[in-house]
Amino acid sequence: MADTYYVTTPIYYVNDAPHIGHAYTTIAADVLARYWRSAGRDVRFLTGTDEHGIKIVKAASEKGMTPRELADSVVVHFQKLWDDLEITHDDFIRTSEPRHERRVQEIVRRLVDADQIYLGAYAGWYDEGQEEFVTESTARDNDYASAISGKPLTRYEEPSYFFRLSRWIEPLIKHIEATPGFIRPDARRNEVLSKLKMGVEDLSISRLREKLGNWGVPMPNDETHSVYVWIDALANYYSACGLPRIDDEHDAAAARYWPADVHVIGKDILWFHAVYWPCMLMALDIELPRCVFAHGWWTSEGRKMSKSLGNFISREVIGEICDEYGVDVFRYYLLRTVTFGLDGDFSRDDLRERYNGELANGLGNLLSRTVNMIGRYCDGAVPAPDADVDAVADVRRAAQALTSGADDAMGSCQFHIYLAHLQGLVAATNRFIDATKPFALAKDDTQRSRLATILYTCAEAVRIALLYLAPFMPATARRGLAQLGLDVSEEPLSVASAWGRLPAGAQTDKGAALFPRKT
Ligand code: ME8
Repeated sequence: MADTYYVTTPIYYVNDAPHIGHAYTTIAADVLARYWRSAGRDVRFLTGTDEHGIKIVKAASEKGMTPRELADSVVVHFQKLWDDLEITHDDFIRTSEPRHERRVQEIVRRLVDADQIYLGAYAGWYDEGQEEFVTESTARDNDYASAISGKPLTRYEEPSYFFRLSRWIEPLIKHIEATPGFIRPDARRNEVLSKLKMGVEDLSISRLREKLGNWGVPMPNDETHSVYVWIDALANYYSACGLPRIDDEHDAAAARYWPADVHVIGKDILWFHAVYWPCMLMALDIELPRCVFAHGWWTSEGRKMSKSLGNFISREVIGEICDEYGVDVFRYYLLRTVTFGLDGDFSRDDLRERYNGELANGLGNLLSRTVNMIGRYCDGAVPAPDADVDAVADVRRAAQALTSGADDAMGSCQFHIYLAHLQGLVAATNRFIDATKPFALAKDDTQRSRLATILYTCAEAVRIALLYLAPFMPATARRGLAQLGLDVSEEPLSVASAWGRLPAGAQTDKGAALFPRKT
């Protein structure tokens, strides 16, 4: 049986429609899922929506809706955007679904039974936008406003159940120290470690249900409380695997995928994923996810995104960008421009430059030169390579760098390294054409075999580049391969991408430019 790979996105709040930040995380996870599927692994890719909590209750009441009505009306925007962006998730979980709610209750029940939960009282500050408790000193430092939204913090004083988080901090520190890839990138891991070493208190994990309009998952041991929205939300990664077993039709349906290989998230929610979640799992004696990867945040045209500044990249703006450039270019741009893990800025000028430079002049030009020459000099049929041409070694070396580095790059979510190798192959092949001058050789009949080798090399390099481009630009890769007379391969990538798999005689078919130049 193929080995499994389980990748997740955060489940997004349904208080508002999706934007570029949500698209970024989801596209990144999709690229991982597509890559590992093409490598032959048994992949599970989960996304979904986070529908409980005070944030949703308030947003619904402002719109004159019930939380469920609001969730139902917003979830379709996420689902539609994922369809438009060619996202290939295997499951979409909503936290208001019974399969999830019942498993959250079971998880909490087990924590209660294991004496991991006790009744206390919470008195302190809460950031409703983040659904996060804020310590007195942090609240004071920020003038009792949210560090993220700037909105005033709310004061709570009420009975609450607490999870014995502090018990698990030492084991967690040990785990993080012993498992270097557990929190990525490294800078974030170090941040988490130093904050943990400053000490962590037990975590309030329930709110009075009456304060939440009776929305949320009731605590199994006390129905006057709802489970804290973050405990409820984090459990989705496990509940979507049909775990824990609770005797329903979802039982353990996808259990073989646990533990997750990577939770892809934004840096804003790292603490929840790198501390609360693994501590809960340790308390339940469940295996921990292998990696939590926290990526950076996007600004837009040099400033924080904001609706009032007019630089907000909403789903509508994403739609316009995709209409202009194509969905694939948007997907590629997000992961190519910024080192995954760092912050980045979205700029239309930069998008156009990268499009014209890397895609139109790079890969697009290489494919069209190759197919044109094969059309003109070989009646459109890929020629068999039958002469030694020294410079071929440079192209093969660039192909080798891509194929041999790809698993490592994807295994550590280093999309920029993967794509740099891919562009390295394109650049090496364009240089190869300039150096070997097939258009000049074509005029000399004695050079036919040399010409054949050169054209075969170009076509083979483009084929390999397109195979590796497919997780980022699936439709483009399909169109490009069709111009080489090929289908997308069903074989595992490592087999399909071996040098020389391109059959001589493949009938090329000059199609429309992959990337028409933009002015
Ligand atoms: O936090 N740049 O949901 P959420 C990059 N429901 N990514 C961004 C971004 C930006 N400007 N803005 C948002 C929640 N994101 C919880 C998660 S998981 C168990 C529960 C992305 O709708 C980024 O991935 O606020 C961030 O982590 C996520 O959207 C937050 O989505």
